[in-house]
Amino acid sequence: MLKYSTAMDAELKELAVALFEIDALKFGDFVTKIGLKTPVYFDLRVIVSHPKIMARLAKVLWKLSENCSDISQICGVPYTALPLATLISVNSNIPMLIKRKEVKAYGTMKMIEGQFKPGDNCVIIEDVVTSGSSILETVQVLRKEGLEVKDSFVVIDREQGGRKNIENHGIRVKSLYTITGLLAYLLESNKITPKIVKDVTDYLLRFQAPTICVQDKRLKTPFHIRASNAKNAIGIKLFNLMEMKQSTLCLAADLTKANDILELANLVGPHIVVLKTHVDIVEDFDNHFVKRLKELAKKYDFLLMEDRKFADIGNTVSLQYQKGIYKIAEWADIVTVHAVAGQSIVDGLKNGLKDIDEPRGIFMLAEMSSKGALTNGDYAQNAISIAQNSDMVCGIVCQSNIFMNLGLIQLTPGVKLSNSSDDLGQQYNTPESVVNSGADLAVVGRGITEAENILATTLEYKEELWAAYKKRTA
Ligand code: S5P
Repeated sequence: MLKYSTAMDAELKELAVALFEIDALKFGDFVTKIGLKTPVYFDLRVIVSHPKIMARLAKVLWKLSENCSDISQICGVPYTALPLATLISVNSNIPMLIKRKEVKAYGTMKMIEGQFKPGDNCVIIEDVVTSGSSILETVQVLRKEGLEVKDSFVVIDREQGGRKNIENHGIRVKSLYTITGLLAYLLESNKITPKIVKDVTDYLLRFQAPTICVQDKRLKTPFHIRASNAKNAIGIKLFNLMEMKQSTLCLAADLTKANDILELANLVGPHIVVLKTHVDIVEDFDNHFVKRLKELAKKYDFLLMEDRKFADIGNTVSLQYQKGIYKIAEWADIVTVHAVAGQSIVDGLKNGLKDIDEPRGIFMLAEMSSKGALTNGDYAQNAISIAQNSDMVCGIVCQSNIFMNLGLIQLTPGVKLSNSSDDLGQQYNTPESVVNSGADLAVVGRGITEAENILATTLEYKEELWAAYKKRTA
């Protein structure tokens, strides 16, 4: 928080109390929309029902523009900050832009409404900063259109890493309140107790948003060191296996006959670290197939991943994991999971392991490889937060370098020796480019299974991927 004059300080304190009294700032036991517990909840959307407070907030927020030269556009991050940006625009007589929140559905749809020239300096207005991803998404669109973005004015900085993430992208963050400052104002005004201050402070220390940055320590750190940062036993094993076999290849054995998968595993087993299945496409699935697959996994030292992409409520996924024809929990070292259901999905899977003694791990999907996937922005960041909260998660499935945690493995599908796509939306990148985008483990399916010489092609992928990893960590 900036150093303020006494008058500004008094105004901020009064405004903090006003926001508290209209329930824009709440303290207690809350569960976030993704199922994480939090002792603090900010909902500045309610200000639209209190025009006087909204007008005061907009006025004081615009005071942050002092010393900022040549602001020629104002853009509020949708939606909560839009009314604030509108008021600021009207009061300051500086034009405003609206960034669309909807996913771009077709080529010609504009992402920004309003008139501007390339080079216009646009300031960002935001209500609350946690990871910074919403501001960064807005900035990305503005910069793509040629606008300059140097400053963002924020009502509350939750002090969870967002400021740094935004500053890493060359944007200054000026906030009216940090959480610490806000707590102090409310405590002085007898609105909250010292216990609330302590609970919130402890919570903030524990839950820092993942870094969103281009440069990343994770990419430079070798697997054997990262193994010591992993919380999950399968994660540790996988790091060590990659190093030992000098392979970061996960084979997607998307074949429909059990014998074809077993033959493939027998052929390439020594060169892969994970064999990934979709058992629901195997027409002659039976217990013998599982038994043979496990024998081959043991013989050639690779792990079995069932790419089930669980996505239901805890109770259902617990049953899907243990029961039915496939009894996945009994044989798959790793399963994949969508984050859409929130934290409870991880708890559900854990519950499905009551009768299993062997270690098990999860790869959480944060981004998908298919064209038009909806897994962007906050969704991906929330998936990472859930993943970081659990000792069952050994890695993240994503397309780019969007997390920093050294102990988690980035699994990237959509890999072929040349950039291409298929007819059903799959998009491919080369082994070197996925490794440079953070992939630790790369999924190759048809690039290998449809090759003329499967063994030679497997070796080609394995070697290209390993060379790119060595170059990245050199
Ligand atoms: O985003 C994703 C996530 C996964 S797990 N995109 C994907 O393609 N996958 C899986 O990776 C997909 O289900 C398939 O098994 C494999 C890619 O296969 P390929 O033949 O396109 O290389």
